[in-house]
Amino acid sequence: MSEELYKNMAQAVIDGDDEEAAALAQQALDAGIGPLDAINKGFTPGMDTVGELYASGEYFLPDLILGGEAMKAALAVLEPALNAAGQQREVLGKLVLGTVKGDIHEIGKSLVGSMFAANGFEVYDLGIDIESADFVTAVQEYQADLLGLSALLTTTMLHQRTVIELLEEAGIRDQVKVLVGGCPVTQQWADDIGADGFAEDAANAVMVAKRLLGK
Ligand code: B12
Repeated sequence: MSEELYKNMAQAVIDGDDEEAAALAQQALDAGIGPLDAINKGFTPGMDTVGELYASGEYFLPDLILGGEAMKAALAVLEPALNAAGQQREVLGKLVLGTVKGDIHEIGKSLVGSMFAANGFEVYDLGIDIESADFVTAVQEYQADLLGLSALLTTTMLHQRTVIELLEEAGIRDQVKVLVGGCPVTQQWADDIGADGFAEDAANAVMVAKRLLGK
């Protein structure tokens, strides 16, 4: 039964149907399906299909926007359930997070933020299209243990390197662990730019962060 539900979730994102996506998210919670399963097995595969259809020329920008809106509608229902788990835990560390300059993709970044919050981290989400220097200021201001840089475009991932360079210039590179992610980002890229960690998805990002902080 849950397989059917996961398929419908993916389809709602592919159809760009935000009302259906939100309704299915609620249906999943009511059926006792974990919010992370709903995201990873239901909605994200739909988002991936939207990306593939866009890349192959079958979908256009408006379809991309509608798919994103449907995914966001589902997450609005699921995220309170995700976050609830983090509320009574001790604080494991502070994460400053954002999507780099020139890049307005926010869904994956926000999901990363929710997963960290759910796992007991204090999260300072700066948002999208963030100037490289603003990440450095925020790391200083919040005394962050971790900095998460999201980039979804091959053109904007270059700013991940810039932020690391600015941390070095400010003399605080060794005070913060830098995590990079987003669909074009690889472990190889993370190594090349001197990031401390990379993860393919939000759940693994938390695992990598805990390992880096020795938690
Ligand atoms: C939805 C979407 C949009 C929406 C975004 C809506 C929103 N509010 O976020 C809109 C319509 C705005 C959009 C715009 C564009 N998009 Co777009 N978009 C997508 C799409 C389909 C899905 C992205 C998504 O939300 N995925 C779901 C989330 C859950 O996954 P995720 O973002 O990958 O995040 C996960 C991991 O990557 C990781 N992660 C993410 N961030 C971080 C950070 C850290 C620190 C860590 C550790 C991990 C991590 O964990 C996340 C959760 O598990 C992708 C294709 C795809 N399959 O990724 C294209 C895609 C990224 N877009 C693309 C393009 C080309 C564009 C545009 C340039 C289109 C245009 N002509 O205008 C613009 C760029 C605008 C800009 N300046 O940023 C291309 C990029 C190609 C490239 N090589 O650079 C893609 C790959 C589509 C494609 N196949 O061609 N897009």
